[in-house]
Amino acid sequence: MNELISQFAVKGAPAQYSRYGCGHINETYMVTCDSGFVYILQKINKSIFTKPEELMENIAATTAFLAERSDDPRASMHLVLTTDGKTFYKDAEGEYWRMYDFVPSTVCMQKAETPKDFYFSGLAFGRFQGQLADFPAQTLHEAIVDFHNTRVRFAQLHAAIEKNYENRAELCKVELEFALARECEAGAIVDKLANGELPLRVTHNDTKLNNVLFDYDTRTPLCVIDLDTIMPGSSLYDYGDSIRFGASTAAEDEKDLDKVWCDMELFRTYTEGFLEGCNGSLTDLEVEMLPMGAKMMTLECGIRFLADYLNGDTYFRTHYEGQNLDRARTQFKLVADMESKWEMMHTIVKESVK
Ligand code: ADP
Ligand code: GN1
Ligand code: MG
Repeated sequence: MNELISQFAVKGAPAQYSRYGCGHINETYMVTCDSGFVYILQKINKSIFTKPEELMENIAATTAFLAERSDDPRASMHLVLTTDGKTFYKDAEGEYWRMYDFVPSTVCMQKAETPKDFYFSGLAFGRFQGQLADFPAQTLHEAIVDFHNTRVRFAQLHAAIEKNYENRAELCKVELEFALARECEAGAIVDKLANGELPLRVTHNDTKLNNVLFDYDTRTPLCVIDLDTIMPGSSLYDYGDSIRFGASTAAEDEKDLDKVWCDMELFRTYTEGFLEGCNGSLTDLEVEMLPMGAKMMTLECGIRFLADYLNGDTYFRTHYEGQNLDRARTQFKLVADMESKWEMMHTIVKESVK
């Protein structure tokens, strides 16, 4: 390990290292050097991110851009380069490693403890969006191709219906009917991106609360982390995915659907934070379509869970049989709930524009 750490331009000699945080994707270590400097070392998950070089180009370009826009070193992530000036180190086993400066005195929450925490995550992801508004998004690589292309996600659902692992389509007729009845809406965002009505933006694509570091003392947001899924896309993806996950009243795999709905107070608080963070950088159409972002990200995620169920659970890790179907059901319940609150969601968005 010390040899690995020494590949990076750290200050001092490595003195201590240990596994760190509770991320599910990368292998994360905290490294302390005898100089007192602390770093985060991560092994990139190659099975999910098949082109680590491209992903690191995305991260290097966006973090450098963000760093120029703030004087506070804790407000953005800083890559530590290798001793030969590269953004990653490839070891003898072909594993890819990268290093960041450790951001000190932070909290990383798995779940919002108060609505204010959710508001602040909206503020952080909004700022991320706002500060990168002038970044040439078309120069970024698609870390996962067609990640939020809802039309492609529907095509993958059709392929999964054909595959019909263990004849599971029999067990999810209602869910399939629900999803397919909404296929006509699949182009709501992607078509407007393609024809230029919606601007191409830098998107984070994993906008959960646990990807924001908060200041330990003030509990206000410092910076957005977990930058592997940065890609070109729509601001509606980042906003929508936060609402899908964070404004839901229940766990993603809750079996009792009576407990699942989209909480309008949480929807409001996140929207206020996000719009404040974006600081006027969104177009009128983007703002108007925020509810659509929430609905499409939720529908799409439901479709992905359902397709994975029909494929025999090959993508999302499951802990019991049928978990992906339970997950699809909660997402579709949220979609139905949003549809019934459609006017209210638009009113809240209008009221949140300052
Ligand atoms: P994963 O993709 O596995 O979720 P993350 O990049 O989110 O990986 O990192 C995992 C955890 O490590 C985070 O939840 C956070 O607690 C911590 N972490 C990551 N980067 C830093 C950093 N630069 N400074 C302090 N803590 C960090
Ligand atoms: C995956 O790894 P995690 O749990 O942050 C998925 C997201 C889904 C989410 C649903 C790279 O995110 O797109 O919304 O599960 N990430 C990838 O729980 O596919
Ligand atoms: Mg993470």
